Amino acid sequence: MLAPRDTPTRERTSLNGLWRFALDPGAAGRGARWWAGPLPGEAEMPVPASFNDVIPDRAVRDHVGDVWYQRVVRVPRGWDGGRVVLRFDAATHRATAWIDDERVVEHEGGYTPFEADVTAHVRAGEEARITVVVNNVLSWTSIPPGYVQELDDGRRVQQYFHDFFNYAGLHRTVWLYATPPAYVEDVTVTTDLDGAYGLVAYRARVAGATGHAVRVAVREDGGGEVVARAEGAEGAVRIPGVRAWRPGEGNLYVLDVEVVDPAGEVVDSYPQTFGVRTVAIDGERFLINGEPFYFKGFGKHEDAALRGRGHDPVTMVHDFELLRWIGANSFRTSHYPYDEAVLDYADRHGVVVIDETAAVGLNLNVGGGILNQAEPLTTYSDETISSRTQAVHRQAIEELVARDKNHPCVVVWSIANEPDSIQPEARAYFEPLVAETRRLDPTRPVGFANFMLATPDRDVVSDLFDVLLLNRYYGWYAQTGDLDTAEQVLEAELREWARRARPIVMTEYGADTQPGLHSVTSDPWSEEFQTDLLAMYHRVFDRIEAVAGEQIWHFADFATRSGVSRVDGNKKGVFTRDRRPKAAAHALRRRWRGEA
Ligand code: GCB
Repeated sequence: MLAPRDTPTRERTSLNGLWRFALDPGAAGRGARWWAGPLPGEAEMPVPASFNDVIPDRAVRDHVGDVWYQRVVRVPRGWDGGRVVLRFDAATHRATAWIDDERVVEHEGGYTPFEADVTAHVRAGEEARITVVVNNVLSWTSIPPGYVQELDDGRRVQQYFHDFFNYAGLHRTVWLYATPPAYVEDVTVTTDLDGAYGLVAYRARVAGATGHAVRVAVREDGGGEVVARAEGAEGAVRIPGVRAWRPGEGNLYVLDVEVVDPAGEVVDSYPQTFGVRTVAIDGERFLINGEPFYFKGFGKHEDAALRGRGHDPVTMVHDFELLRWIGANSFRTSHYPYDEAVLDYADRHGVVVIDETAAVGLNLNVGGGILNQAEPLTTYSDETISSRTQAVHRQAIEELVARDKNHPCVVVWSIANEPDSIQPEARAYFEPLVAETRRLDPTRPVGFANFMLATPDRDVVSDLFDVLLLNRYYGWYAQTGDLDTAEQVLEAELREWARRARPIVMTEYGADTQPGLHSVTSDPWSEEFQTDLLAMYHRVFDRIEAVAGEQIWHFADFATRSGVSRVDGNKKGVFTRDRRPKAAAHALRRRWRGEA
C-alpha cells in the first residue's frame, strides 16, 4: 500500500492536531448516531497519541470499548476533479469512519494503514465532518488476542496475554490526500546485485485508467541524475556502478513511476523509494549483499510518557541517535508494525529491521504471575486461538508485507512473538501462515520469536522457518540470580539449536533493573546484575558460530499493566523510559563499538 506523497500530480494534507473526543463507556454512540452531529462533551484529544494517559482519570486509562474522534476539515479548493482519499496510518485496534453521515471505511488491526476513496462524499473548497470510532477491545478474533472479563458489579476488564500496556487510539497520522482519477495504485520493487550493477525488477499497478501507458525512471534519492529508464507496468532495469544499501549506509534510489494518457500527457507520478541490496541465508550465516551480518541491537516498543504509543518524531529521532551512540545496527519492531516513518528513517540511515506483526500473546500457558492471567486456558481450541484468529493473523501479515515490502531496512518478517509452539496444533496453525508470507514476499527470510519453554526437543514449528529467533531469560525468570548455572543451560541449549544449521538471532534476553540500585554482590534488579547478565550471554554467543545476532530486551523501560512483578512497567530497558542510560548501556557501547 503506497504512502501518501506530494508529487507534481498529488497533494496531501495532514489532519494531525486536536480532535474532539468522547469516551463511550455505555456504548451509546453507535445507536445514537454520534457521527451525525458534534460529539457530546467538551473533551479534545491530540492526534497522534494514545488517549489513555492524556486525561488523568482511571476510567479513561482503563476504558474498554469505543472512543470517538471528530473534526471538521475544509477540502482544498484545488482538488476539484481529483480523487480524494481519507487515510489512517493506524487506528488501534479497529475503527469505523464517517464523512458527514456516510460511513466510508471500517478496519480491523491496530498497526497498519487503511483508507477510503471519499471523492463522492466531499466537495473541493467545502467543509466535511470526519468522525471516527476507535475500539480497543481484544478478543479471540483480534491480533493480538485477549478477552473481556465481566465483573459481578458490571465492570468490564480487558485481559490479554502480552506484557505491554493496551494503549489505543489514533496513534499515527491521519491524511486527506488527492490523486488524479487515473493513478498509480501500488508499486513493488525487488533488487539484486550483479558485480557493479544493481538489478531492479519493478511492478506497478495502475487504477482508473484504460489505454494509459506506464514509464519509469530511476534516480538517486535526493534528486540525482536519472540512471535508468524503462517502459511498461512491469519490467527490469540495471543500474551501473550501483551504490548498494548496506548496514550503516542508507543508499537509496527512487523509482519514479509515471502514468501517461493516450494523448501523451503525464497524468500521475509516484516516487517509490528503494535500496539495492540482497538478503540471503547460507547455512548458519545471515547474509546482506553476500556478506555475513551480525545483528546488534534491541527489541523496542513505541512507548513514551503521555503519548503512549502515539508516533512522535522527537522520540523517534532521539531513539535512533541513542542506537547510534551505543553502536547498535538493528532492532526488532516488537511487538507490532511501527509507524512507517520509523522504517523510512531506518532506510535512510542504514539501520537493519526485523519487522514483526502484532501476533503477540498467542500463548495461554505463559500467564502465571507475570501476566496476571485470570484463569488457565488452552491456546489452540475453538473457543480460544482458532482458525478465525488465524484468518485475522493472515490478514495482518498481508497488510504488513503490503506496506513494508519496499523498505530495504526490513530483512526478516517475524510473523509472531512467543506463540505456543509446543502444542501439536501449532503446526497446522503456522504452516499456512509461513507459506503465505513466502508467497507474498519470496525475497526475505521468515521467522518468529520463540518462547523460552519451546526448547529444541519440544518446539514443533521452527523447521518451517528460515531463521531462528530465540527469546531466553536464563538468569532472570529461571535460575534467577545464578549466572553460573544460567550460562551452562544457555550454552547447552544454543548448541542444540546450532545443529539445525540455521542462523540464530537471540531476539530477547535481559533483566529488570531499577535505575540507581547498586549491589556489590550483583543481585537481581541492580544495575550491576543487568550488566553481568548481558556479559554472560555475550560470552556464550561469542563461543557459538551459529549465533548471528544479539538483540537485548529491552531498549528502554516501558509501560505495562500493573502486576506484582511490574513496578511502574517493565524495567528491562538499557535506558530508562525517559532515555537515560543505565550502567549496562555503557558496557554495551564498549562491546558494540569494539572498545572493550
Ligand atoms: C518476553 C516477551 C516480552 C516481555 C518480556 C519480559 O518474552 O516477548 O514481550 O516483555 O518477555 O520482560 O518478560
